[in-house]
Amino acid sequence: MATSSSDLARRAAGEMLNFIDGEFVRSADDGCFETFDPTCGQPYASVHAAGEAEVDRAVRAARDALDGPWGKLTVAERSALLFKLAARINERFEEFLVAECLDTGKPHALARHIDIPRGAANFTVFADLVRNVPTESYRMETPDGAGALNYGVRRPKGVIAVICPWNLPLLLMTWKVGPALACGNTVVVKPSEETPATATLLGEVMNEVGIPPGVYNVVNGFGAGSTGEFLTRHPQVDAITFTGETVTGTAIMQNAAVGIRDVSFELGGKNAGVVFADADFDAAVDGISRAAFANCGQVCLGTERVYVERPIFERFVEALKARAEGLKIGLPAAADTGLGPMVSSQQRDKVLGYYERARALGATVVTGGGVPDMPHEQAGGYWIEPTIWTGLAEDSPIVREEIFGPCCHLRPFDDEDEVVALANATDYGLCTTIWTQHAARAHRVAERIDVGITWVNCWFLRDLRTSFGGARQSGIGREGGVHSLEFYTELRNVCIKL
Ligand code: NAD
Ligand code: 6OD
Repeated sequence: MATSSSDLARRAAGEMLNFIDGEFVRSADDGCFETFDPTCGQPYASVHAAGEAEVDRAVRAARDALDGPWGKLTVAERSALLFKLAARINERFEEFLVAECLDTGKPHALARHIDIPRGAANFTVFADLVRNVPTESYRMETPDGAGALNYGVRRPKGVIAVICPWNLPLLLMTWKVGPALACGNTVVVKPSEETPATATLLGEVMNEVGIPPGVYNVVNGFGAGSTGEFLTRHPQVDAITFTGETVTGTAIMQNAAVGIRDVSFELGGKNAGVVFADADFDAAVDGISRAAFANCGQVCLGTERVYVERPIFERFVEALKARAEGLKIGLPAAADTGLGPMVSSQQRDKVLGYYERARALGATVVTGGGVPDMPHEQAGGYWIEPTIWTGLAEDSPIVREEIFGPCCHLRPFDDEDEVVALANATDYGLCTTIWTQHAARAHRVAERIDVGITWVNCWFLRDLRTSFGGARQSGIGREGGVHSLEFYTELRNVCIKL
């Protein structure tokens, strides 16, 4: 059942609806689930789940929009609408910020600096790019001497299912929706059940700027046996782009196999940071500290394994410890908050489980390892201490498995060969950070570590024109710049006999 009242008013009343064909839609059977404020553990909104019928309606709306007004726009018209959309996100910046931080518990300062600006930039960058894509063309010779001309034509792939995680909800969703729409596709988004707020708010903004109904749809709910599975199994979905756990990617890929649908996967990681003794010491401590603890460690690009060249190992451990202990744990809106809570009680309990295992395995707990004391009103929140370990074997689960919490293990190394072998001893291959002032060494080591993304003397510095994605079990395919255009379009060749 559709409703036309303001989404703002509904959100104030604690309800979040699906967004289908340009309308906010209640669950047909009023099947709702609660979403929680991670700072106190209390439910703050009731989310209307999309069952099979709503998912089907959303996919059909997306298909109709492809054949309707959206499909008839020129590239320039589409691009202009996406610029308007980005401008409107910026006008409503504070609303997006508050919604994102309420859902995730992340510090306002972080969302202000990264999540919300990227929510807008993900549209402008690709709206700009699609206006400037070169077309490949080959003149060929033929026996009659007249020749033939081949040229490529890019067409939208169709209806794209976008399945998102909870750690950077707006950033990661728009990272896929931006290029998908810029290329002329339509989308059905399934936000994480933990963080539906900014995807819902974006529906309102789509209507405000005149994106035609059906181009952007949001269906809320869970994964296996629920909304996510209904969506990825739907035969009218042409391609699936997914960010989340490797094990979820495996399940989605099985559904995608039916009908031979294309997939783009950004999955888990167990990323290594490599610090050489010649690094700018303070910059390395700062970078590793951010890579380990930012967003309460809930960043796929984070560093949970840190290898430090032996001459500076002890000093580095002490400096990182001081950084961890200096992080102010607190509420999102406080200006001095460096670390918010984790997103959910399940995630917090999972990470605390690793904290216990580390202790049982004989780790040296350099700092943290538990739950901080918080004021009474926040006692039910999902708080956790930033934690540093040393002394564990490389084959321990703490060093092998993705924890996705504010923690890291440090180990000394003696030479390049050793550290390359250590960094590569994982099934994952998302990213690495290398800290050195020796340019040739940076090149050498970067070429030998088997990952999709290498940062040297920086972390999470993003140029959206560059390729982004993981090697091995960290993903399939690359997005970013022209690589996104590859995934979100079908390239056809036209051969004209002259
Ligand atoms: P998750 O895989 O549990 O869930 C992600 C999304 O998939 C959610 O919307 C969920 O409802 C849905 N889902 C779950 N099972 C499904 C199924 N069978 N069919 C369809 N949809 C299903 O991941 P998460 O816990 O939300 O996010 C954390 C994980 O995401 C970590 O492993 C992290 O490394 C990874 N991640 C990777 C990147 C990257 O760029 N490589 C970025 C962010 C997060
Ligand atoms: O910056 C990006 O485009 C991106 N996909 C970041 C992923 C972060 C993982 O948590």
